Amino acid sequence: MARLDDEDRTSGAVDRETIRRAYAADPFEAERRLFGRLAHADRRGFLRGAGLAAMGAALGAAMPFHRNFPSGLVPAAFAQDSEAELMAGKDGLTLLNERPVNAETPAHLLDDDITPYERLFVRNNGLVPQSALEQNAEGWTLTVDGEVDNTLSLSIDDLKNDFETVTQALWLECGGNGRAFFNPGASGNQWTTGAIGCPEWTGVRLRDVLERAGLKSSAVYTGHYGNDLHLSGDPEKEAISRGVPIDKAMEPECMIAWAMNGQDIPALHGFPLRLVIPGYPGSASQKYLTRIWVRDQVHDGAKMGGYSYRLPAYPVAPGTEVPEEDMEILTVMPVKSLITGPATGAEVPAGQPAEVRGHAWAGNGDVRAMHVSLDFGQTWQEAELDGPPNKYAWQRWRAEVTPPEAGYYEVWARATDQNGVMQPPTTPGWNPRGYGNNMMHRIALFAV
Ligand SMILES: Nc1nc2c(c(=O)[nH]1)N[C@H]1C(S)=C(S)[C@@H](COP(=O)(O)O)O[C@H]1N2
Ligand SMILES: [Mo]
Repeated sequence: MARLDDEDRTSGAVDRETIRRAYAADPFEAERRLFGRLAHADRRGFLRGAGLAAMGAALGAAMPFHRNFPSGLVPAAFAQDSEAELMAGKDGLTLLNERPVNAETPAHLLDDDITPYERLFVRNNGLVPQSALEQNAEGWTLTVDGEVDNTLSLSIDDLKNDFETVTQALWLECGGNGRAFFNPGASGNQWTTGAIGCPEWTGVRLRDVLERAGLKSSAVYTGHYGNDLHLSGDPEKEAISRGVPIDKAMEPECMIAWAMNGQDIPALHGFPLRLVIPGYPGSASQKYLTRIWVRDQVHDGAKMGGYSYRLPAYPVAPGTEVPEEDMEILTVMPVKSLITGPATGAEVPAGQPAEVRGHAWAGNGDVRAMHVSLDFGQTWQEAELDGPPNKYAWQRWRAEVTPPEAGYYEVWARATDQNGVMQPPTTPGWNPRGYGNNMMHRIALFAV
């Protein structure tokens, strides 16, 4: 992919497309190139010489007030295009935020058993790294250090050659999926139902790698790092760095993956390497993975503390101000399901059976039963529920419902996990940041 380097600047080869891509990849690096080497460091650089000429050429117009153009600003003319470019290839997703890129999938587009790239939600806390945009994994190493007998430094080839390769369908759900339905609302991406997907991942077991490193008895938690850039552009800051208890990390389904649906992991989803920690909030599944730091205490990386991915330790009334020390880390995701067909608002013939279908999943790995209601929860009928192809893959369910006469109906769907825990009809325990909403999904159905 095009890169903006000094040679381009002086040869006049920089065009709008090159600058646009450079900004899409890394606005701060692009700006440094345009404004000169020191601009980013002292924040006082302004466009001049080759940088000014390049910007003018790219914009197709001179910049009369170029001396006032602040260093560090993405030219608005480029910003929108670059986000559009990142999302090219996604099909029908709803964009919630452009910088960082966050987008969710309407329920009826999630019908596939294996979620294709086109329909997998995107959740970025920082900026997609240049290496991912260029699909350049040269020299990539994964470091495993901390409470281990041997610090490991593994190339992707090492992972491919020295460990058993596994392929599994594993669902990934953002901890904030369903946040939009909490009242009072919570800040953050207003996910409705679509921050969930179940691609097929190929890689190695995290456990095998941790065993190779040799866990010391002091190892209690993992800490994950990726090479994506913090939104501020400060290379010292992590966009996000979460971890999981060692017992979770040692589950055989937890993976270090280099492929999704048989292809290199796409730029938006963590190229070239990511963790997949199924059953836990998506934030545990670090993308652009460079380091696993085995800790002798609960990891304290970016977005581990405060109110991030934490729930009150006790039920609170909606809107309560909960003291920080009463917040606990969100771990196992609750049982949940989705109606993926028909789409909400569909018309079906009155008096005839209509097929409804979808997926169900549970953070503890097993959905035991699935029920649907056509009369606003008065009566429930059991749906057919398939077992998962492997643990932590979502499970297909289907049912036939028969609207007795013409009119407006709703299909409500409710999953039950292996402990008998069911999805609630309305939002479960309110919490300050709106995590873990597993309320039943419902769709509108018109019988005609
Ligand atoms: N490096 C890195 N890893 C990350 C994130 C991120 O911003 N940076 N976001 C996390 C969150 S909050 C979620 S929900 C999932 C989303 O994965 P996806 O974008 O591939 O769907 O990635 C997780 N891993
Ligand atoms: Mo997330």
